Amino acid sequence: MKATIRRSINNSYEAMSQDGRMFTLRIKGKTLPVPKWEYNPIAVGDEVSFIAHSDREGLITERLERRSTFTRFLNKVSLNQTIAANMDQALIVSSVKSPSFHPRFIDRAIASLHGCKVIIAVNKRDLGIDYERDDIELYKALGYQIVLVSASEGDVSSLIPLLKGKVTAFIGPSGVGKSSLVNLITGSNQRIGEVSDKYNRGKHTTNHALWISKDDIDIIDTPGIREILPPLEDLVELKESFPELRDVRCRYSDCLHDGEDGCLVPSKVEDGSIDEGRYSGYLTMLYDLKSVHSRIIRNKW
Ligand SMILES: Nc1nc2c(ncn2[C@@H]2O[C@H](COP(=O)(O)OP(=O)(O)OP(=O)(O)O)[C@@H](O)[C@H]2O)c(=O)[nH]1
Ligand SMILES: [Mg+2]
Ligand SMILES: [Zn+2]
Repeated sequence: MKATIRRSINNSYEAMSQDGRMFTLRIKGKTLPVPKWEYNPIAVGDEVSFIAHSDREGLITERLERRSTFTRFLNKVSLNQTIAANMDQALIVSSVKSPSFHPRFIDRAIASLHGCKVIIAVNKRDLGIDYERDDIELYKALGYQIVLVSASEGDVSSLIPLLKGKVTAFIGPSGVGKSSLVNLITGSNQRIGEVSDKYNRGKHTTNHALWISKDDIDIIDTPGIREILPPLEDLVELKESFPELRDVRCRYSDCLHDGEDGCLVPSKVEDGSIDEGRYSGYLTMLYDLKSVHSRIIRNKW
């Protein structure tokens, strides 16, 4: 039988079978035939084959091929952690003021997503949007869909139509209001945390990913993350996640836009046609990747 993972707790997985029944599954023989550089063999959203023991329990025999992933490289352990799989789209959630808007997080999240559409949500618009407006316009101009919402004011009308009929992973730093939005949209009752006064950051309230459905809306809520680096083995792939850097025809097609001869990017940054903040965020990510890329073994998404 086949099932989709909805939650993972220690080494057991809650999953819904194709015919709509919930099972608690474990991994047969403790290990699955998955690459050894993976931190977790199974993520929420994964589809698996399993053998049922009873009408509630079973053993996973295989993880099926993934259509999409949100995966980051964990530097400390040199392993790739997949946080959500097989979503149709990712909603990268940001907030304003508390915590403050963080476009460089958005760029890193985009680079860590594969095989799915990206939507950006700016939550807490009730706190007022001012200097963030330029970045919001920038992402729009780059072709991203971006919606402004407020969970606390129940203002999600621009978001709901985008979620219908889709599986959407909510991704973002701690405290931006992912679970607040999920509760509002689905009527679920997940724990909500406060934002610390001292650091203006969330307190990592959600501690594991969880699939929640209401009617034709399916959401994977994920824990807030701070560090995020895409597991790219080949550095030249990084610019694929930057539409304004991807298509620049420099002298060399494998130009990393990092001081090479004949690179056209610096002059475009100079004349303002490429955003300086995005470019310097790209370079920071490139250097972070350079320092670890010999330890990265990229998953096939
Ligand atoms: N002002 C304002 N506060 C909000 C809004 N949405 C959420 N909050 C508050 O932001 C805090 C964090 O909300 P959560 O929903 O727990 O955030 P989260 O993104 O799920 O955080 P983690 O689970 O830690 O990743 C709570 O105090 C919420 O009440 C909003 O639209 N406006
Ligand atoms: Mg949460
Ligand atoms: Zn270049």
